[in-house]
Amino acid sequence: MKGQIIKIISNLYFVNCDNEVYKCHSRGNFRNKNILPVVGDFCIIDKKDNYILEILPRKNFLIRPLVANIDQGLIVTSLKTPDFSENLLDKLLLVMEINKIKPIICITKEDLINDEERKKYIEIINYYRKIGYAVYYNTELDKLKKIFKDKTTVFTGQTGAGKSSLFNRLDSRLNLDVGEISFALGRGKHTTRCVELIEIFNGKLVDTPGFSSIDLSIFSKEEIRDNFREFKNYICKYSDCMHTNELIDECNVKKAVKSGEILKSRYENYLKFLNKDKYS
Ligand SMILES: Nc1nc2c(ncn2[C@@H]2O[C@H](COP(=O)(O)OP(=O)(O)O)[C@@H](O)[C@H]2O)c(=O)[nH]1
Ligand SMILES: [Mg+2]
Ligand SMILES: [Zn+2]
Repeated sequence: MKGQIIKIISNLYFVNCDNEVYKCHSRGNFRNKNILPVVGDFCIIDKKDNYILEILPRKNFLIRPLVANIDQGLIVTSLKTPDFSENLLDKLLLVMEINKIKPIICITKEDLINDEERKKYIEIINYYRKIGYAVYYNTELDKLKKIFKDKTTVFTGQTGAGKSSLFNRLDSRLNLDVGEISFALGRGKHTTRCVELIEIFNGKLVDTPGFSSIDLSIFSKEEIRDNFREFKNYICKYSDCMHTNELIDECNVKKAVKSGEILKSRYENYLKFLNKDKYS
């Protein structure tokens, strides 16, 4: 019988099969094969003996939190306090694309900006929509409730962006600990929590924020290029064009940046990320 691991407590695996939870043990042969089951893994269980028989191939895998088979990532991003950051947004979009996680953007604190700022942000938001990303405002609760169905979702966003407030308003029964991953300094103490998949509007939510630190240096330049999705709409003279030092006449991406068809900040962030810009 097929199921998904939703929680692990020491060597006990909580496997959800058709909305029933089985507490299973795993057979030793996983360890021999170097497979360590993690939350999010789809598996075949023997529900008579409560054993995991097999871990099915993973679609993707995150280290922090340690979780597999994420379908989508909700990026909670505020326009004010903290200020909107195109850099962080583009970085999160890139990392999710590389990991085959569908990004969904949720804008918060639209009520805190003035008309001039609103004009600017509407243009930026429309650009992200144009290139194919779903963008919602945190006021659109009914629309947001629909995104979770049949999916495993991870969420992310800066401290203060409005993640806790959003989940509380989506479902006040969601007793979600959306505190940031924190490391208490001194005496080597640090807080580690067990990750868990929780029910949310007929889907699953990873209960811990993902992507707390992003290191782009593990990705190749080609991977970074190929995961700026709008670049794929342009064919350059050379098929291996990096859209960097090539002549503008030979690079349709650079032309599109110049004409304003590609958002300038997207291209600038692309150049930064290529240079293994880890922290900005
Ligand atoms: N004005 C305004 N404040 C918000 C909004 N969303 C969240 N906040 C406030 O922003 C602060 C941080 O929100 P919180 O949900 O704790 O952020 P988190 O750190 O991402 O979990 C709180 O004081 C919230 O009340 C919003 O859409 N508009
Ligand atoms: Mg919070
Ligand atoms: Zn090019």
